[in-house]
Amino acid sequence: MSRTALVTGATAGIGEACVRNLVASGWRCIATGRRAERLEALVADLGADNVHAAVFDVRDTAARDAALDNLPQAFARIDLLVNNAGLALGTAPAQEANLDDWKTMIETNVTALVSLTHKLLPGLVERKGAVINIASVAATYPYPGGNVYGGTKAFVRQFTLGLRSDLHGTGVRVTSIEPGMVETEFTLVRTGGNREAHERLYGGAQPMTAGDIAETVRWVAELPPHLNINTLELMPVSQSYAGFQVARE
Ligand code: NDP
Ligand code: 8X3
Repeated sequence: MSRTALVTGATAGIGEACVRNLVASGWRCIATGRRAERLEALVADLGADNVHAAVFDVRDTAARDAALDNLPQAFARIDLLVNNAGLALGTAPAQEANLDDWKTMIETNVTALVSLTHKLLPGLVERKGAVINIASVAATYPYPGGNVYGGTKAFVRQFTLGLRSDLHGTGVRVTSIEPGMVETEFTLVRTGGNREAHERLYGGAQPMTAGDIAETVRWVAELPPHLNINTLELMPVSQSYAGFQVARE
């Protein structure tokens, strides 16, 4: 019997790749995002039996509920929630950052993720399902300009671990996936469409692809039911850690 996944942020990057990978592996997917035309293209490409488009802004709970409360019967019983929709806005140091950007990141990466998880948890418990949250290496390693983005991802990681504790004994599996550099629209979004910044970051670096992360998500989702990956950090070989900084007089 085919299982059903809900993947947020499926109009681009990691989310879209997750839908493609999961469908190829026999899952049905509810694909969400704001850009309806991209979701429609995904449905046209993968088939309406396999993908259902749910168009909404994750911050808008009324629009979300309108899209999810009357799902076609074949998609109504969700076994896997992939909380992927998210973004970074800006790279400025905190003292120069835009407060609205900070609020947008918190509302999207934290509040909307928590709210959707809360909505779906009863069904996931009933079906012994799974939650896979896309956090980031920014959850663990701070970097200049990462301020609130890193804070939101640290929340996602710790929320994931807390869910593990609360869901003890229910059979529900919960995982925090923590990628480093993945070439997607992420940097274009972060920089307000700066193509040069995108090229500078990814150029010559052999970053991970959205497909790499999607394959990891599918692997985690399809592990035998007695196994839980708690956290999984991954980077391209070209990326590693750097040291502390020291300001001198
Ligand atoms: P993309 O910008 O390519 O995709 C982001 C997705 O999130 C889009 O589908 C977008 O859909 C959706 N999204 C953003 N805001 C909203 C919103 N308010 N309502 C609904 N959907 C929204 O970036 P990635 O694929 O790289 O990012 C996916 C996740 O991976 C994010 O959580 C990001 O933080 C995380 N991540 C990314 C890394 C990277 O290096 N790229 C590394 C580590 C983690 P739409 O705009 O159509 O609404
Ligand atoms: C995205 C990766 O390193 O740009 O989460 O924060 S990073």
